[in-house]
Formats: sequence, C-alpha cells, structure tokens
Amino acid sequence: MQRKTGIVVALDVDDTSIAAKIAEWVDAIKVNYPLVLSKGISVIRELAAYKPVIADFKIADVPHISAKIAELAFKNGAKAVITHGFTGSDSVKAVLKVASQFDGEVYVVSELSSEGGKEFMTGVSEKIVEMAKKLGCSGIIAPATRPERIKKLREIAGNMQILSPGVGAQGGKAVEAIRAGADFIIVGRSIYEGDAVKNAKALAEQLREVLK
Ligand code: BMP
Repeated sequence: MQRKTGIVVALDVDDTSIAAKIAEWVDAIKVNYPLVLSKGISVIRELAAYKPVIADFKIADVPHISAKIAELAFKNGAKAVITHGFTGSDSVKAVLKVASQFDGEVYVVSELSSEGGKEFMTGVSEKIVEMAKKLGCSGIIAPATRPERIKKLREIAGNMQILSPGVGAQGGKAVEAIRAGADFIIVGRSIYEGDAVKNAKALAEQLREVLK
C-alpha cells in the first residue's frame, strides 16, 4: 500500500459520507463486518471512489470458503483483505491465490490489540508472522496497544508492511506505534467520533514528522 499520511481509517460507522471528507488525510479505508452487514457489500465500491479499500473480514475458514470470501471482497472493489493466520497456511494460501488474480493484497492478523489478544495469540503470533512472510503476504496487523510487540514482530516481518490498530480509543499512541516499526496506524473511533476532519487532520500532522 502506498503511504502518504500513514493513516488507515476504520470506518465502523454507517455514515459513509465521512470518507469523502477525510480522504485527503488517509491512505486507505478499512471496512469491517458492521458496515458491510448494515449497508451491503456494494459499500466497498462506493468507498473505493475515495481511497483503496481494505476488506477486514478477518477470514478464518477452511480454504475453499476463505477463497470465496476473498473473491467476493476483491470482485466488489477491495484492494486488500485481512485474513487470520491461525487457520494454518492452507487457508492463507487460498486467499493469496485469489488475491493474485485481482492484483490484490493480503494482510494477516498477528495478535489482537485487545487484552484477550494476549491470552492465546501472543504465544503464536511470531509463527503466524513467519508464515505470512514465507507465503508472500503484503503485511501483518500488529497491536498499537503493545508497541513492544510491534518491535518484536517487525524483526520477523522484514520488509512486509505493518498496519497497527488500537490507537486512541484503545489506548495506543500513533507516534509510538510508528516508532516501534509500524508503517500505518489503523484508527476508527478517534477519527469518526466527533469532528472527523479535525481528528484525521490532527493525526496526520502528528505523524508527519515521524514519517519523514
Ligand atoms: P478503533 O480505533 O475504534 O478502536 O477501531 C479499531 C479497528 O481496528 C476496528 O475496525 C477493529 O476491528 C480493528 N482491529 C483492532 O482494533 N485490533 C486488532 O487487533 C485488529 C483489528 O482489525
């Protein structure tokens, strides 16, 4: 993914008009189940008019179903999908195969940014990142709430991109995440709750220096 501001907005709200207003301050728009289940999958193409869309379906199924989910995302205009890696390499390979047909990108979740992410995932996330790298994924998702984990996972990720959620509402800090090795931060509530334009612009300004 091309980096300008270093911000991926997590558009977990029904008000899609925000996308046009903040497009200038973000590099991509991430959509998740709440928006797609509420508005329908056509919302991906609608948003793709403003910025590349990452379909965060956290794909986690047997390979032929994972492939179908990825295909639906790409066919409907997504530039990238997010998949889980704990499924094992067969499912991730199936998603990658579909992505290659659409010139699409695949990002793999390492460990969730929430507290629960530490219960099971921290123990296996290194292996998941190794697998993602070996299979040729574009990048990983790693927690801004635990910058020390971003640092550790960056050592394994090499030059794969790291997208980091958990900034703001979950307690993570944008600048710390980038300094720890993230390429992009993923931000939802701290942008769309309140004045989205003001919030996105302020975040972009915070990151400008650290991205130089
Ligand atoms: P918020 O900035 O409002 O906390 O939203 C974070 C977004 O990032 C949500 O869309 C969530 O699904 C996603 N996310 C996350 O918070 N932690 C992860 O580990 C992985 C995610 O995809």
